[in-house]
Amino acid sequence: MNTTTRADAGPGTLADRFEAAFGAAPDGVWAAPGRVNLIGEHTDYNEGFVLPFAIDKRAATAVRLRDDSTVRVLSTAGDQGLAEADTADLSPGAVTGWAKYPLGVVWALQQRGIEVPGFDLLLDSDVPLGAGLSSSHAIECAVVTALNELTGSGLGPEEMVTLTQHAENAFVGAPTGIMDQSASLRGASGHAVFLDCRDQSVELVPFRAQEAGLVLLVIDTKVAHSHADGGYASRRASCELGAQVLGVTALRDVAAADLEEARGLLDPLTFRRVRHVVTENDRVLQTVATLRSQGPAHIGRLLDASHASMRDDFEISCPELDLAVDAARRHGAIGARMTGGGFGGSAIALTAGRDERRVRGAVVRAFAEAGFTAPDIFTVTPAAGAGRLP
Ligand code: GAF
Repeated sequence: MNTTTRADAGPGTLADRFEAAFGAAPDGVWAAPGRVNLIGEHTDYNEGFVLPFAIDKRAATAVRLRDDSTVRVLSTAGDQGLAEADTADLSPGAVTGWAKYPLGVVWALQQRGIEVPGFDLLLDSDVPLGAGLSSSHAIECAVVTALNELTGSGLGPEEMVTLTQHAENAFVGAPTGIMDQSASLRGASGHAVFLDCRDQSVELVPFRAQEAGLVLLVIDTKVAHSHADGGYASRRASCELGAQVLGVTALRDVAAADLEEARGLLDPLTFRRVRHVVTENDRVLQTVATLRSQGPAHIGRLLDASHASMRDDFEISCPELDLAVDAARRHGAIGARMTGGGFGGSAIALTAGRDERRVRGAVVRAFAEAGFTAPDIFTVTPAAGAGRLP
């Protein structure tokens, strides 16, 4: 892969900026959202349950197919420069920078026997980077949606989920599950995506916090994380070890009632990892049932319990996430937890609208008093999944 000179993306619509950068109008613009996860963390690769939703922040890609096999990608963000590659030369580990996300999708399509011509691509994303809101999956999902349409491949959403997971695991090198892509590709406005990661079946569960007088705050701690670092992989390995010792296909198959028996079979660390996954699966099911029967104002204790489990049993929180959760809860949030893979990123805090200012202020003050970088705090609502923009 070569990185050539910088290209100036310029002002205007994304299609205008594409034309300014590449000299011709794009074939279209496709966008895919980031996500927050309401509950169900590190359960996806254990064939369990998750409840994320697509957020109203997204990666948009303007794309134009070329007559040759050259791929050129450019971002409106920062000074990343124009990255260029040949579709015939793609191999895992060979691409660095954000270009590995679109090129990983090309590689995964090729692995599936789908021929992908060269193309020019301009990315414009407002999903914060490294904030645990799935900015990289949003790029991959926008690109797979664009290329699926432009190549006439006819892949369905479940196939696109599996394909982008393969790109992420084998090309990018992050051993992640299917939650983020599922939320981005299968999300729906006003709904959370209740996903059974064993068979990819989805039920859309209404989550309209505003109608219940609530807001869902995202507190971006500004502690950057990466799933390609060792922490995520080591948690995954512990889960696989636990399943192996307990003689089950995946931890999904361990019931909460079996945990005491499991304690006797596992070393203490593996037991705690297993206990997180088993209890978290239960909490997802309880959250879905509670949302349906009583509404969002009643899921607070489940969010709190999820955070405690990740902090104490799975050990994927960090001081900034714990402080965000504690300060939000102490000053009026109904429930709060870290969201996403952990080791940094964001927390969510479900809060009555009338308490929003107080909670925001308390978190900002707590961070300042602790000497932490100021967090970024904003609200999110469930948005539509990936698609072509008009
Ligand atoms: C990251 C991964 F990409 C997901 O697959 C999931 O495992 C999550 O961490 C933890 O729940 O977002």
